[in-house]
Amino acid sequence: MREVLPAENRRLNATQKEQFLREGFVRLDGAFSQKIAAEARAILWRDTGCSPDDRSTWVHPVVRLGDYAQEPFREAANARVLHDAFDELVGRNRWLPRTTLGTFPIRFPHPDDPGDTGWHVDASFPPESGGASFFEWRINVNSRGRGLLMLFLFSDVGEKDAPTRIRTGSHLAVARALRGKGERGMSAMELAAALDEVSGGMPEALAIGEAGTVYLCHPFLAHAAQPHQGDHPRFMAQPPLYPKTVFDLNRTGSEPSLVERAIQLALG
Ligand SMILES: O=C(O)CCC(=O)C(=O)O
Repeated sequence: MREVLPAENRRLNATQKEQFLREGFVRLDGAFSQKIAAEARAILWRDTGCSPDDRSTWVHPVVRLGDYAQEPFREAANARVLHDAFDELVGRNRWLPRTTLGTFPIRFPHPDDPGDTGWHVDASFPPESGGASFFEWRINVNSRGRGLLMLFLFSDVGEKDAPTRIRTGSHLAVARALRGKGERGMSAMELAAALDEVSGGMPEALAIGEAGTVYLCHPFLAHAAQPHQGDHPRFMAQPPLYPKTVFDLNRTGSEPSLVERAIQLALG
């Protein structure tokens, strides 16, 4: 059974650190308050152009919004328990605080396929040619440009409410796939095409939980959206945590962060 970290317990314990290393993520319940989540939802609902009380206005399976910097978003991003966990996972003084939460793919109960449910790893740096689409952005074995993938739940998310699917342990397989690809690494598209071969069949977990739950994931974790089969729209942000420094896979002793240690573990 996966252990859940209560917000008042500021530090990840040994079991949770081991989970992050082996499974690629840790779940923090109550990382931010339900009040903050409700305030953020009110802002987001307004911008969806839909009404929470009128299902006839829910005309799309997914509506993407972003990048919000209002107080509830900033407060959620900077909860103390998260900052403490960032220190453990990415390293003290090695990450940049967020002022926004990136894009919100808001998922509605809807008969149409949303068309964006493929397995992927979020890319982290642009190609040398620059100005490319997200699919041409790249990922390398040092995770240049990305410290974590984070999933912030702003509504209660049950199994039918389009929880993000996570391939448990896929970060290790992805690290191995990136080995030998050098500084250029792979594009998001190339990696997505290889994902079934390297991580297909791995056990799946679902990013469920109450509003206020945050999943902190290794940047190499394979994940996928899914259609909404429940009753209440799902509000979730999925921002990266940006590193302040470059990850160093040659660190030894107590120096490597958990993100670095997971990559070292994968590469042996
Ligand atoms: O909506 C989700 O559950 C995940 C979306 C996602 O991974 C993405 O848009 O990159």
